Amino acid sequence: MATNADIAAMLDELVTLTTLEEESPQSFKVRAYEKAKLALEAHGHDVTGLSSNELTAIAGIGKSTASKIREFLDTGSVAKLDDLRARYPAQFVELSRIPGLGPKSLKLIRSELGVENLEDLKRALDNQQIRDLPRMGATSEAKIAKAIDRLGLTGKDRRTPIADALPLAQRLTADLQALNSVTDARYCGSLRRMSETIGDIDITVASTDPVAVMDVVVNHPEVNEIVVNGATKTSFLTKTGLQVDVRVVEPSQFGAAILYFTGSKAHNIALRQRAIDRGWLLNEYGLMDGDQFVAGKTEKAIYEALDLPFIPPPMREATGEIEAGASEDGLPRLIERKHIRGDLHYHTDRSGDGRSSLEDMVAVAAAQGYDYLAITDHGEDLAINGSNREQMLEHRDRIRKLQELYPDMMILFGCELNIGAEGGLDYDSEFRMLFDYTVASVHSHFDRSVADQTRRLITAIEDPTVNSIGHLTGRYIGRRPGIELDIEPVLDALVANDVALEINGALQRLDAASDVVRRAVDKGVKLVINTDSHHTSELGRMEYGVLTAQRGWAPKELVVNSWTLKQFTKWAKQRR
Ligand code: DGT
Ligand code: CA
Ligand code: CA
Ligand code: ZN
Repeated sequence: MATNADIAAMLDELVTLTTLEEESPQSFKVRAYEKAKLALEAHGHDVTGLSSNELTAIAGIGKSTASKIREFLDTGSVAKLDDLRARYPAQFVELSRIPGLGPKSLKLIRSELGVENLEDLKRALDNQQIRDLPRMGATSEAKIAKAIDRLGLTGKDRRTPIADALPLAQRLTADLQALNSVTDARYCGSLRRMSETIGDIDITVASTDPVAVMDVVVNHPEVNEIVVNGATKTSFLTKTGLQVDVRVVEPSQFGAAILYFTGSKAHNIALRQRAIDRGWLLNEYGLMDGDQFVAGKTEKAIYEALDLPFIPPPMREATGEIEAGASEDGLPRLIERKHIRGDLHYHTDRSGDGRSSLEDMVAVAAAQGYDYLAITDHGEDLAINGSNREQMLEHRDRIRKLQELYPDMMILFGCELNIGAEGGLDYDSEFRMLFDYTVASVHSHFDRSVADQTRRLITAIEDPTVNSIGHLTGRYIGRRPGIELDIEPVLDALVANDVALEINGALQRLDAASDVVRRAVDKGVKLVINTDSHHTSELGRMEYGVLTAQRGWAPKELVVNSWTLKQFTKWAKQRR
């Protein structure tokens, strides 16, 4: 059965392919599909039972899009989409992710140079053929080559951004979990470890009826091509070419299986060595002492038998976690979702790109049980999305009034400041002091030198009206490389100025990245984990931010939004 999420995925594909077809992301049709997708999200309720007319009644969904949604629900496909797919194969579509290669250039490169895939494009770059095309040159060639490199688009080893893989894995595990014979279904592998990009999805299922599980998998709507069709293992490819491995195990072996398939491989090898040191054997079926079963039902039991604490999946990269776990001090006291007391990067429809009202956004935050919340709509420098002084002051009044309804949650009047090309910020210093709290972030000028970007960030960090730095590099994983920084001096400036580094939980961002977080933790940089929500449906990002923090070994005490209201406000005020 198709769901709202399937419809959203279908609309996403229409956006991508129609952008290529119409040679512009601004075309009327592209905008209509985008709008419909947002409308569906805002609507929230299951729409799969609605007629074409009822769909059109939802604001933002036009007639033609409604009929495509209906066609998709009724037949499982959309003729228009099939037609577009035939003309734009996945390998070609992939090229549209490369910054600097717009749909117009792509069409030209295809028609003039016969470029159909990444291999062709690399050849054309090597032969310096791109520079002779209209509106191109040697500089564009160099930019494209660099972008390919930084996006990690390398043919067969192509990796999928976590934002594309995780929702799919969640849908699949939920569908399997719903089966009667299934006691547990979990996605494992790099996805469970919160890697930014995923080679393939590994799902492990505990069930006494493998036949029933495999039957659901091979008939799943996500399947495009079956690669392996075994009694306890099925591998298939999705429409986008992503491989999914599903394995069924006995419930008594589930812990051993998810431990093995979560990896990393290097972590597994180190664990197996610990087992061997004790005269035992560890594999995906269990921890064995000869014929004797020592542990295997849960991961925790296996770690315990090996004299280790439970190691959270994001830490399992064999970068010292086993040594730390075995040491006297044990693992650091990592931040967990339940420690989080507030969200400090949070938009309303006061921002041009915000899609829920202040009242609705505050209500869903309060429902999380938060003790505090910073409303941080965009400052005036973000032309379309920002607010001028007058609008901001009105917004403040509205926030103060709303506060009266929420005695248990402090609502801060905040702002997301835009870090300009030279590190300058919105408004003036006096006006910025009116905010209770700010997050400053980069939204443009991605192409400057490392030295320039480093100086730019440090200038912003040194400004006394800045409390935190949002999405440090501005990257979209696999789609847009962020700014390049000399990270050490930036981290030093954060410490020196007592400014917090954000871990942005949006799956497209996960910024600062976990490797940067780990270096920040070593230096004692304060951290803040935020959702950067623009809609009431986005608060679940907190979990992904926390997992990214764990991957960076972030201890609770460094995360300012795990602190009590008193501790947090003391810190925030001190800076201002
Ligand atoms: P990926 O898919 O490239 O993003 O990365 P993973 O970590 O998901 O790797 P994958 O899918 O090849 O294998 C899933 C897990 O299975 C891996 O993390 C550890 C385990 N595994 C796979 N091959 C081996 C192996 O040769 N030895 C050991 N000890 N474990 C393995
Ligand atoms: Ca994998
Ligand atoms: Ca795999
Ligand atoms: Zn934001």
